Amino acid sequence: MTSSVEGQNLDSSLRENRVFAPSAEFAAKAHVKSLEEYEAMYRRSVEQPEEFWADAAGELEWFEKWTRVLELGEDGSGNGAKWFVGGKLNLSHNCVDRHALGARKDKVALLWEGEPGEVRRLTYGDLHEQVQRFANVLKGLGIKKGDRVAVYMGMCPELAIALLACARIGAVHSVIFGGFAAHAIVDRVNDSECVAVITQDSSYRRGTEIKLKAIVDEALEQCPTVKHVVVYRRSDTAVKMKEGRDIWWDEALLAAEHECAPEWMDAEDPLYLLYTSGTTGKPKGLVHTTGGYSVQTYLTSKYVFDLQEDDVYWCTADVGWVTGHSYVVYGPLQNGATVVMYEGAPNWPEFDRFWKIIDAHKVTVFYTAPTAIRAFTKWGAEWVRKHSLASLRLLGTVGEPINPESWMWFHREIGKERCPIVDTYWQTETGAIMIAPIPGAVATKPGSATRPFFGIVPEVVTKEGEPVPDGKGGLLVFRTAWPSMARTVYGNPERYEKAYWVEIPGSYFTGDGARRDADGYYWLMGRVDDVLNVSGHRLGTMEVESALVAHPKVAEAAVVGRPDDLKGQAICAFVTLEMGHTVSEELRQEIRQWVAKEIGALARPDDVRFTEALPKTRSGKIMRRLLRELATTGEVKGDTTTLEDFGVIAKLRGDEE
Ligand code: 6R9
Repeated sequence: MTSSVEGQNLDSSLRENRVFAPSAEFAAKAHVKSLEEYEAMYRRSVEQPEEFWADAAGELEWFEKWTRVLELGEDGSGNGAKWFVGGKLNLSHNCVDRHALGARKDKVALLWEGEPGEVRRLTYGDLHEQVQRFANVLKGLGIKKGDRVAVYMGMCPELAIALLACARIGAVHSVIFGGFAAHAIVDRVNDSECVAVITQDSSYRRGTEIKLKAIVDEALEQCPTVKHVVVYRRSDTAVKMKEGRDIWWDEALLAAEHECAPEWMDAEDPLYLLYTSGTTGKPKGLVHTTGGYSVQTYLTSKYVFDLQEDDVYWCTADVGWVTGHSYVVYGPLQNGATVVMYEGAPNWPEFDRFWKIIDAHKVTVFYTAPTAIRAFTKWGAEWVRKHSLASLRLLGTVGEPINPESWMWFHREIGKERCPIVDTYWQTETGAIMIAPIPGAVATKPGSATRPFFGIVPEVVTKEGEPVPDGKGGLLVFRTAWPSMARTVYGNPERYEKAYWVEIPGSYFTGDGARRDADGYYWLMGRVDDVLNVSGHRLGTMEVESALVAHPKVAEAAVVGRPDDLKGQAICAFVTLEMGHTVSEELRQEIRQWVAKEIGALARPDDVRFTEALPKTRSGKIMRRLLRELATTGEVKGDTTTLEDFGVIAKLRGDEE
C-alpha cells in the first residue's frame, strides 16, 4: 500500500498512545455530553437510520415533507440511493430566510476581513436581502433551474451570496478554485456547459492582486456555452467588459427587485457540481443534491463543531474546495452561526495574521488544515504567543492525516491545552464529515480521526473486501448509504460506478488506507491510489502528467508524490525529453512553470528529474511504485521482477540530484 508519507504517519501514529478527554467544563455545555450519550445516539443512528435522519431533517424547514427517508439503489447498496424521496425544500431558505425571518435577523451571519484590512459584517437580515436581489439578477439574465453557473471568485461575502442565490433559483453552481489557471476553467466550464460565470475584478493575496476577471476572459475564448459574466467589483482595478456578455454586480443589484421566492427543489434535485481529481483522466464533476446534503452538512456542523448560539466560527478553507462549500457556507449558515471569512494569506502582512483575526473577532471555533499547522510551526510559536487566543474553545483539522507532532503543537500553542481538537475525515464525494470526534463526548488521540459520525458505518477491508482485524491496515470503505453522498459524476455515470462502487462490491470505496484500533478509533493512512495530496489539495498524478507531456519538449512523464515536511506531499516528476533537446536547469524551470500555467500554482512540480527512460512493466505500464520509492529514499529495494528493462533503474539512480 502506497507511498511513504502515509508510511511515516503510520509509524508515528502506531507509537501514539496519548489520550485527551474533553474537560468537564466543555462537556457540560456541549450538545453531546458523554461517551455513553454518543454511543447511544450512534447505536440508534445505525440501527434505525431512517428514524434518526428523519429527526435530523425535521430540524430544517421543508415546503413539502418526504414520503420515504431512504430508497437504496437497485443492488440494495448506497449506489443509486435516494434520500428524503418526494421532499421539497430550498437550501438558501434554510441558510438565510429561516434565521432572517426568525430571531436571528440582526445576528451577524458573515464577518469578513479583507487582506488589506477592511472589515464587513452582514447580518442574516442583510444576507436575506442580498441573496434575493442577486437571485433576481440571475433570473433577469434568463438563468433558470437546472442551468449550470460557474463561480470563479476570491474569498468575499459575495461568493457566499452567489452560491446562495444559485441555490435559491435552483441553478447548479460549479465553483472553480480562484488559484486555478485559465485552462482549468475551460475544462470545467465546457464539461458541464455552464451558461454563466460569476467572478470579480480581482482579489488580494499576499499583498498582490489576483486578476480573476482577466483569467476568465482568457478562458472564455474557448467556452462557447457561456452567455453571461457577472463581475463583482472588489478592488476597482481596470478590467475589460465585453459588451452584451459582461455586467457589473453592483449595477445589476441596484436595478433588481428585492423579493425572490425560493424555488421548491426536490430533495434529489442537483444543488452543485464540484470538480475533483481522480486516478484517471480529467477532474470529474461530482454532483451533490439538495435534501441529503442539506441535512448532513447541517447535522455535522451542529455536532462536530458543537455550534452554540454565541459561537464565532472560522473555517479557513477556500470556498473553491468542498470544505468551503460545506463548512464555510452551507453547514454553519443552516445552524444560524456567525461565520468568519478571510480573503488572504495567513502570513500577510506578517506571520501572525490568523492570530490577530482570532483575537479581533473573538473567534471561538477554528477549523483549519494540517498543512497550515505545519507552516505555523515552522514560522514559530513566538508569533502565536503575542496574542491571547482566549476566545477559542474548539479546534478542528481537515484535508489530510495530521501527524501527532503537529496535533500536539496545535493542542499546546493554539488550544492552550484547553480546546478539544476535532480531526475530521471526509471527502468531496462524501459531501460532509464522516469520521470525527464529537468533542464533548469522545476523547481524542493525536493523529486519529477517532470514531464515525452518526449513521456512518466505516470498515477496514482487504482488496477482496474481507474485514481486516483491528490494528492492521487495509482499505477504508463505507458499508451503508449516507445522506450527503455525491450521487454521480456529471455526464459520466459509468465513471462514478467504477471509481467508487466496483472495487469493493456493495460498499463505497474511499481510495484511502486506514486501520482501526482496539478502541474502535480510525487512523487514516493516506491515499492508496494515484491521487496526490499536496497541502491538503487533491491532484491526480495523471493531470500533472498530461500537463507535462503537453510541453513541446517533453516526450513522456511520470509523476509521484514524495513526503514533504510542509506540504505533506511534494510533486516529483520524472521526465523524458523529445529527441534533440538537452537537459538544463533552465529547461527544468521552464517545465515547472509550464505546469503552473496549465493547471495552477499548486500543481507546480517540486522536482523535475530528467531521465532517458521510465521504468515500465512488460505490458508497458509505468511502475510508479518504483519511482515513488526512488523519489522518497533514493533507492529501489522493492520488487522489480516485472520490470522490462533493468538498466532503467540504474540510470535513474545515477541521475539523482
Ligand atoms: C474534505 C476534503 C479528500 C481526501 C481523502 C483523504 C484526505 C481529508 C482527512 C484526510 C486523513 C483527515 N483527508 N481529511 N486524511 N485525515 N482528517 O479534504 O476533501 O479535497 O476531496 O480530499 O483527503 O485522503 O480521501 P477532498
